[in-house]
Amino acid sequence: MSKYWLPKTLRSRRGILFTFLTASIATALVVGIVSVPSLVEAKKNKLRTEVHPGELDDYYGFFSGGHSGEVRVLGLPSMRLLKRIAVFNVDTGSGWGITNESKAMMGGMIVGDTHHCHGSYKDGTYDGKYLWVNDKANNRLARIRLDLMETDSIIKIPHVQGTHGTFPQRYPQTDWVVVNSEFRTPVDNEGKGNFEDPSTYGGVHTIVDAHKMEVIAQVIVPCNLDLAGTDYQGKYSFATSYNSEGGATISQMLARDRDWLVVFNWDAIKQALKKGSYKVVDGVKMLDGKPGTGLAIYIPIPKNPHGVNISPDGKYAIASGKVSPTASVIAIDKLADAFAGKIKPKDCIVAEPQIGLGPLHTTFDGRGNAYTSLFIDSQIVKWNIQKAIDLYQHPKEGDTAVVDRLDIHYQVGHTMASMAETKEADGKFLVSLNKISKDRFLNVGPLKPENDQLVDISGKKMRLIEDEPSYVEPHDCIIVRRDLVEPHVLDRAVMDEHPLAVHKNAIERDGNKVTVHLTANAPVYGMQKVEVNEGDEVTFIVTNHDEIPDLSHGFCISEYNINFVVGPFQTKSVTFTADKPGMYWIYCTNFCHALHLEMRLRLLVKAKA
Ligand code: CUK
Ligand code: CUA
Ligand code: CA
Repeated sequence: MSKYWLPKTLRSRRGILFTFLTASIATALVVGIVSVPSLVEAKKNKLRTEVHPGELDDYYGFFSGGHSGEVRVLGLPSMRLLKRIAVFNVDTGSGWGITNESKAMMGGMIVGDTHHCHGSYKDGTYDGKYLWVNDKANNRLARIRLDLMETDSIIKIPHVQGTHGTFPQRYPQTDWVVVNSEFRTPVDNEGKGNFEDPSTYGGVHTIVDAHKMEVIAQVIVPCNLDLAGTDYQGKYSFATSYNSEGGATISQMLARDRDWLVVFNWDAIKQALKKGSYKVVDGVKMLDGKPGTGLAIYIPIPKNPHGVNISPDGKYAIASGKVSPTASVIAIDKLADAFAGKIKPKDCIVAEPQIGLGPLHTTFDGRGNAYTSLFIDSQIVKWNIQKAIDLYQHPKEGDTAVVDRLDIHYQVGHTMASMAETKEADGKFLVSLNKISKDRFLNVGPLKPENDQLVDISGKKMRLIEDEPSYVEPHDCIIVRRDLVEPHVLDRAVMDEHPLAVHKNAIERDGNKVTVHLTANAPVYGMQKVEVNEGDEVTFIVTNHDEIPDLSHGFCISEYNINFVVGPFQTKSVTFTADKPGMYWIYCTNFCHALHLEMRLRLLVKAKA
């Protein structure tokens, strides 16, 4: 991918700016404009949170978009919305779901429910190449190219419903992505036989090849699988299960006092695949992961656990039960003994501190503290992991691992700190993704914004900085240092390598199939007029020949319900039936030039005799 990158000389502008800033602060200090105490104070609990006009943010935030089906890119700390990446939804701004290329990926579906987006890793931190996101509605997994911030692949996860927790391998690099099915379903779901009986249903842990975007295998377990995580050694993946009961109603799912954290052993899975210990269902290798098979162990976790997150030092997995006021700390270095049968799965639990009501998700500051979202208490609770472990071994009356509590507004689902899902967790900012936020913003009707609150966690006490309204419904996010993501400027190679790229304007006819090869180069399309017959199946292939990095052209056919955008050097296509005779203006929808309004051509559809 390196050949698409900007030359170093252009990229170093940020470096030059930084040097300039450092130098000016030094000068300011000498002449007394910036006082030393203010700099010291800044070191305490007052992070830079304002981003002034012309300045750039320090972090990219990638937020899932819930049932909007998209992914959003925000800048932090400003929390400004920078981009909406269409994934499982139709977006007329970009033409996602309208072009042939995107429609082929979407497989005829226009509904999606994105919950968890996570980046690709190298050696425990982000490599800035890809982002994966789940679709809980239609059971798909999408990959987004971070260099273009566009969806690049969508695959169907077979045999499952409620595709939920999704996590890439963190070490040594992302070769696998695991995806959990939150709902238990019949594996052969054809409406035949005993499909009414829930005891025959299974949960599925799907392993996807991160490079080829193909399902490698599926591990079937008796329980449901909710959130997902992976370790920092490339050995295990984790899944919470709140329905260990195998129930089909809410009361059945709440029957037991403890459910499970299921840990999958990747070496054991690889060996089972090698030995052929699987059955093939619809071309997919399906392994049996029930207790006793050695592929997974089941650690008992208090009632109906939801989140599982791995501490940035790689030592602990932390899971919490929605209906228990506790978080369970699992020592990852004990898992090998549990798999070997030397200790019981429950002996991997090294702490279970009481932290508050409705604990869901946990994030980290890289300084040994955990921050757990409390849905019922509407709080973020900060607690010290080592202290919790010490108190579990030697309880002390009245002592607690809790360090601080912050009221948020109001019900919090996920919470995520800057770089917290990497070994480079930097403990600066935390986002609390709140729901049901009632009165925090002007009333805009029943579907009100959610409230993503920004919190400064650089000091001992948490400090609420900002409310940020968001459209339905970010569940989760990751916060990535900006130097780890460098979107590319497309260059001519993109055009040269595209099999459909248009170099010469032409109209080809094959029976009633018409292919129009069209260039766009501000402020003109390569042809001023295209003539077809009523009933023709028409394909327009459009290549943008402009070289300026932000010079995108639109392609809208009046009355034909078609609009998409094509970026510099990109090629996109669309196919439709010319079923409306007459003259229709095709025009550029994306402002590109002083003569943008003149950038149009005529589509002449000749009526059948
Ligand atoms: S789930 Cu939404 S608050 Cu899908 Cu990650 Cu926990
Ligand atoms: Cu091209 Cu506007
Ligand atoms: Ca349960």
